[in-house]
Amino acid sequence: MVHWTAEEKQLITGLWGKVDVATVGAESLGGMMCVYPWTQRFFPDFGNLSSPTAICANPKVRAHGKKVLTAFGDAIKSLDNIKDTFAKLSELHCDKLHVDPENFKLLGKILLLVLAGHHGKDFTPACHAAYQKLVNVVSHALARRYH
Ligand code: HNI
Repeated sequence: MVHWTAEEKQLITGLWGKVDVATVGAESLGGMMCVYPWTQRFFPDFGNLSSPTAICANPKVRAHGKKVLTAFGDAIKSLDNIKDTFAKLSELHCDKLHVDPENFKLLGKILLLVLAGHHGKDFTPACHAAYQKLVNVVSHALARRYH
């Protein structure tokens, strides 16, 4: 099981209190689709994804990005229980959507960049490391059905 130090927990929850979930969620999901365009194929019903401008303005991307980041917030609410929190979502992504787990890592990378962009000085190296650990744990929990 993953162990979180008191400092890691503090760094994660402290920054999370300042995160604008809708904005960071939209930019992270949209960013993933721009930087790794092959990830767009999982979203055939999302309409216009033809350019970065279209992706950023797309209301479905924005709404779905918020949903994804809200799920990250759920993970943060119970850091010691991430596996259980993501059990159902793992079934959905693995069994139904067939998302290659490599993509969870790609989204995690973009999320870290977006957080760094919005939170500058607050996103210290220690905070970055704690969030890197969090995205690894979330990716692993989401991919659990494949293991
Ligand atoms: Ni993901 C649906 C959370 C990564 C493709 N995803 C969801 C939902 C949540 C969610 C929450 C909504 C479930 C529901 O409606 O019951 N997704 C997460 C989280 C990550 C993640 C926390 C973190 C790494 N998802 C990804 C990635 C892809 C992805 C990397 C593809 C590249 N997700 C999907 C698709 C759906 C989805 C596709 C269904 C979308 C739809 O049509 O509603």
